[in-house]
Amino acid sequence: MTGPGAAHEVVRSGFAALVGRPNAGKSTLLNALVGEKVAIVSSTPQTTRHRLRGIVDEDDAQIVFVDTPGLHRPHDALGEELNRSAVLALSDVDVACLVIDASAPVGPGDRWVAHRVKESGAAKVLVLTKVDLVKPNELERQMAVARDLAEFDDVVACSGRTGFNVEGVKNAVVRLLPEGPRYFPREMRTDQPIEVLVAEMIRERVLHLTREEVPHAVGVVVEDISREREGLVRVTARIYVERESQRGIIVGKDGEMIKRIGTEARPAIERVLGEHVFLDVRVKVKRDWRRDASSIRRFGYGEGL
Ligand SMILES: Nc1nc2c(ncn2[C@@H]2O[C@H](COP(=O)(O)OP(=O)(O)OP(=O)(O)O)[C@@H](O)[C@H]2O)c(=O)[nH]1
Ligand SMILES: [Mg+2]
Repeated sequence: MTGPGAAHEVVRSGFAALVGRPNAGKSTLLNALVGEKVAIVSSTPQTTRHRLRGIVDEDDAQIVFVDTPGLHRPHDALGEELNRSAVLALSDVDVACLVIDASAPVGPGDRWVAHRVKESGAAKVLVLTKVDLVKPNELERQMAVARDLAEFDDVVACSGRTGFNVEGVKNAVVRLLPEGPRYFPREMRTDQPIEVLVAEMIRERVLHLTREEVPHAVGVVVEDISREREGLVRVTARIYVERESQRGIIVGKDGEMIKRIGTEARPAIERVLGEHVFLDVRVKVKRDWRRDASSIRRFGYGEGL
């Protein structure tokens, strides 16, 4: 016997990719859709380095949103891997959401992404986000230009930051989904392992606290999460950089920067783990890791291991 919510209950369900240029606002929108922080966000382009799923579960539907690295002209092996991962995400989704920053001009980068979306064969939704940054007449102009990028099944304007019309994005996607099972348990919000979530929380703080080439040169790995004693969990993490000079920046004068990174990351990590956390974070140099495919994948970036 099965009751409501059983595994083979039929609802509207499927997968919807969020694709677009770096910094368009994809991960912010994903968090708003899911109602929980499952993806890190920063003003540094190429913040997202792996495909990750955020699950929206409702009584009559389940949408699995797939956040992707921003598609861009790659400068190194890491960039190529990120692009590959984002394009691959388009190959097996029901809906492709082309996410465009309403406050930035539509350019060749958006056109290139639109081509990838057209090739995918998925249903297409145009999502203009960051509408909190534009006046209504600007939005209309932007919308008119963006609409020409492809033949869209639907067009939505929203703001991931304020939450304006995020519901509209959900509704547009649900209408395009077939009937099917719930693919994930109802309470699940993301498919990322806890170690990955924690490593990302640390990397987000580094992105916020450092500048220029440093954010791009950083990779974070959580090596171990274990119980220190009742009520306290020890997280052992390593921040990798490419040069000794970058190590100096992350450690900071008298270790001030690394301490700050830990202090700022800890509340988010404690929310994820639901316990007090002792953070053991060290900085290591792995020369030119962004040029080395196996290092990139060992960090779990792109397609990962
Ligand atoms: N004002 C405003 N800012 C936003 C909105 N959405 C995102 N941002 C900001 O835009 C920047 C980029 O946001 P992300 O969500 O990281 O963008 P992304 O598309 O995931 O970027 P990548 O992972 O690099 O591809 C951050 O500084 C966000 O705070 C929005 O709706 N309104
Ligand atoms: Mg992102």
